[in-house]
Amino acid sequence: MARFIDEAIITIRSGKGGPGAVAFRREKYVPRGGPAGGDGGKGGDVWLTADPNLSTLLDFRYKRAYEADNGDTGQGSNKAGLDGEDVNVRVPIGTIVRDSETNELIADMTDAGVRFLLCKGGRGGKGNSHFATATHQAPKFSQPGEEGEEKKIKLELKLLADVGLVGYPNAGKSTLISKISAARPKIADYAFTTLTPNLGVVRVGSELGAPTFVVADVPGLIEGASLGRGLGIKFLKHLERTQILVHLIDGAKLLKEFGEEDGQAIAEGAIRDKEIIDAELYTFSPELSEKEQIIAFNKADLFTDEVLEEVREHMKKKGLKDVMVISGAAHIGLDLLVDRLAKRLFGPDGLKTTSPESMARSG
Ligand SMILES: Nc1nc2c(ncn2[C@@H]2O[C@H](COP(=O)(O)OP(=O)(O)OP(=O)(O)O)[C@@H](O)[C@H]2O)c(=O)[nH]1
Ligand SMILES: [Mg+2]
Repeated sequence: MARFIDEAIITIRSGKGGPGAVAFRREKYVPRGGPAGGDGGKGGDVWLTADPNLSTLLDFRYKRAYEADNGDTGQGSNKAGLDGEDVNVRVPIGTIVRDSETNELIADMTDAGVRFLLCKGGRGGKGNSHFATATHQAPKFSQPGEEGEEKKIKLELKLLADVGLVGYPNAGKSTLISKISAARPKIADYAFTTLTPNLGVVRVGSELGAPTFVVADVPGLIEGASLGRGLGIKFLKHLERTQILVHLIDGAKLLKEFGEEDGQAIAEGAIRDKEIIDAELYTFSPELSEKEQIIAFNKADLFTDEVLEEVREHMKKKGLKDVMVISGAAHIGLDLLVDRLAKRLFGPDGLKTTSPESMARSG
């Protein structure tokens, strides 16, 4: 996979308009023809396009300046100069564009294929024929072309996903996304396997035209991530635009700590782990920590039904209702989880229609 880069600063410049021409008609037997200087061509524009086939801003590490061509000078015989060619800069969907100095928002490229005019090319200058008047029939001047614009912009990719997966490293986030979508991220039994976000499109049901939603799998969080431990918390920006989070609790970690039988202790550990992750989310952004969460106790395949019931009961007593018990690897409770997410995203009756955004994104 291409290296995932989510920030870049680039310079863009539109073309200058070509100057208008100073020229006169030259005809046989007409000693002094009228003015015939054509207009200068327009400078090329710089456009930005959201391209669903791109997933990183990596290209902008290599090429940081984008310039459109200038317009050509006008010609004789009232012939206009050629317009400068436009430049089209392609960015991944979810790219936010800001002025690099003022930080002012310029564009948010959320829709596939949509073009945004970043820098308009300069207008071509008028040729001298425009300036002839009754008293001044042979003007020897024309208009210069208009300057192009130059901007220094900051590109920031913030992925567009409906659902975000959060949890400790090894909690099973990548395994889960690989079971409910076509995403195939690396999975391994060591912490911080996932280094950059993965997106997966989840199809709800199997019929043709079934609704889909997008899930984002990100690196794991640990206590102190907001202080730079582990992989830090910067990647959490890719969850900011989600509607709901699935908070995965690592059952295997708790089993190691408390054994496989003491449901109450396991539940206490689960609550503690959840709060540690929530605190990191809060430090990143209170708004993110207030997003609705589905809590999923993962790796249920390692426990008996009785212990799982005890875990759920105890968590409920502590105020954590609706904890789901799942196993990504053993495919337990996944249909229910997808169903619950779909109901939350599309509404109870909305399952028959696909949201246009997720359609666009599922390609
Ligand atoms: N027993 C069991 N093991 C699981 C389950 N889900 C994942 N695992 C294992 O847990 C380990 C970590 O899985 P990953 O999916 O890579 O975990 P992750 O949360 O993506 O980890 P990071 O990318 O490091 O944050 C792997 O060895 C998986 O095989 C499960 O439901 N049951
Ligand atoms: Mg992972």
